[in-house]
Amino acid sequence: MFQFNVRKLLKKLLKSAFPNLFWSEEVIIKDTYHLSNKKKIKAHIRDYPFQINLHPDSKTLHLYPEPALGCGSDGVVPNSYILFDPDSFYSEVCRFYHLQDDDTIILGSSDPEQRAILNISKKTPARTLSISNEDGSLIFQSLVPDPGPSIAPLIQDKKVKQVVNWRQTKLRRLREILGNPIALLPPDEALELLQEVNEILEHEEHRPRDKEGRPGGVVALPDESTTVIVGDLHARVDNLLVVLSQNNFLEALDAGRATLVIIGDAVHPEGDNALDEMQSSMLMMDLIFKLKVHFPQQVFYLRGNHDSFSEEISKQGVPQGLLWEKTLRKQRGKAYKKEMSRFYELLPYVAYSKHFATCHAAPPVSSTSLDKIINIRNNRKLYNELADNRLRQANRPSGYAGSDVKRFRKCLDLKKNTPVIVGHTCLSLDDTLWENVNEIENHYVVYSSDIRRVGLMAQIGDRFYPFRYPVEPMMSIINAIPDE
Ligand SMILES: [Mn+2]
Repeated sequence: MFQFNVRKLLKKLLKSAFPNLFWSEEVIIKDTYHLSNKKKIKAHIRDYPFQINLHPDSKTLHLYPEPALGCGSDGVVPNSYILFDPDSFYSEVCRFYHLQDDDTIILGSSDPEQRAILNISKKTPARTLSISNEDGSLIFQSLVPDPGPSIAPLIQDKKVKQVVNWRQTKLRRLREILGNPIALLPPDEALELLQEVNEILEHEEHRPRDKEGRPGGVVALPDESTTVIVGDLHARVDNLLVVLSQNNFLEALDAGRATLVIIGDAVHPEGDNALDEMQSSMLMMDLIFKLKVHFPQQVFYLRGNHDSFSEEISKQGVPQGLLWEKTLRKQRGKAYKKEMSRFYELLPYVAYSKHFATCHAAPPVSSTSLDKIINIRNNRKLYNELADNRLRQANRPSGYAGSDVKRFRKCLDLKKNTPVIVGHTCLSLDDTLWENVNEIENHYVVYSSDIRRVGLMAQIGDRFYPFRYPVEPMMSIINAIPDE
């Protein structure tokens, strides 16, 4: 935060000292606008998103304000944008670029990652166009001789609202799966749903059996599935709904091509005033259960340290585990509470494929094996290591380190650079996802309950990429959609 302010201040000082360097002509983009070499222009997305052509006859890129729901009509200048290839954005699980305040992107063919994400042809000049976001204003500068890149408003009726319409379709689909309106279930329906989930778990796919012939502690996923990994949700229902309504995750689930892995701790809100509020946790579990019943072989929930009624689950003196148990008993009855205990008992702890490994909190620090993790039931020590440990620090010598990440890969027979993804620990208040944590290569921490952005990891091909989406009031938006 401090660094950010210093940078802004410095820029301000420079601007006042050398106004010519920073000067840009303000342009209203009404028609196709051709940028001329080196000249800077400033433009706003107000009524229409932009389409960008890097050079004549090149492929079109789209630039939209973010978040995409409910923007455009209120006259407020958005301060964040997304840039994408419209040919893949609406149809596949794919990557795109965020342009947040103070970000600059140089578009061209020199960066292979950019070529892959935006499908820029090799024939495009190496550095073609610079786009900066300065306080929500977009600064464009052509870096090539004329004829250079051009910008045009996306005026055709269907394009103006394309992102909004695209999201709306998902919201309707979500309502079909999750209930209309999305709301807490009555106790009898809730019990029936949870019983159904537990029946699925008893015979769950992709779960090697333990020695007693029961579902073991590991989910072994098919390598070719597009796996989406969501971290601790801590009762933030909107965050779950954001995940399900972004990219093409829902479409990929519907088509049987994707797997959603929620890595535990979906319950118990954070934040000083909400620690004892249990209704949102109940709704969260209802929704996860509906997803599980709808996609029994594609949605998995791993056990976190909050997935228990233990008296040890306590935050700032609020005994969340006990309160959770009491609320369920009172509101949904003894049988429901018992069924929830059975659910916890049936949960797996680790999910992996050839391309990744994940668990709630940490790779084990004691010597372990795939067989031990499969037979984790009643192994309290291993449970604590997987679901309730953190990075090693001077004041936490029992924490995990890079060597444990390596051993974890080895015990699952994974290659050296396979991503190891955990949740459980919020590493800084300004983010939701951290890469190469503690300088451990390909080690990610994802914590999906931030109030501004929800982070997740998603597989494209055989690699995993981080995604961050703005949190929107999804439940009210979905419940306000008129019936057709
Ligand atoms: Mn946790």
